[in-house]
Amino acid sequence: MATNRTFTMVKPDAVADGYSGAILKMIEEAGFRIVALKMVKLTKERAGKFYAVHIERPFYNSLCTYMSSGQIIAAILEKDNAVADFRKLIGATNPVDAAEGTVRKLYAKSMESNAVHGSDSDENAEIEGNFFFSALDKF
Ligand code: 3AN
Repeated sequence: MATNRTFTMVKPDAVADGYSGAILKMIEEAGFRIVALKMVKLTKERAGKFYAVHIERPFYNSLCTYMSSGQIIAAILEKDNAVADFRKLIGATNPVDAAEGTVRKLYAKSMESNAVHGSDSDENAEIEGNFFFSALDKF
């Protein structure tokens, strides 16, 4: 089951700019089923825990400030080959490098404000989904 799931967030810039519906539509039209979904506003501390893997990076503090600056939409998605297919759908981290037609090419503003998150492995998809959702939320 876990190998067919990934985790995403529509980030604060995209939610604030009114792109949530368009992004979720792209996700569904690409064949992902939304298994769990919620809108939340992270505290800076919670954002820091989510991105703890980046704690040593120079952009960590700024990233945590940004990710707690407004509401986000967190979701668990299901599809065959979910992690890889979703990363293809969202495009490169830096929107300048993102392929035409990808979510980040269409909606990201910068390397930091890059519209969406997508898990980078099955293991992290499971960890990140559990960060936001309890077992009872997932069905
Ligand atoms: P991705 O989200 O494409 O997997 P990661 O995991 O390397 O990228 O980075 C996590 C988040 O940190 C990115 N989504 C982006 O918001 C931010 N980020 C990554 N690299 C930079 C950078 N060089 N400068 C500013 N923010 C960055």
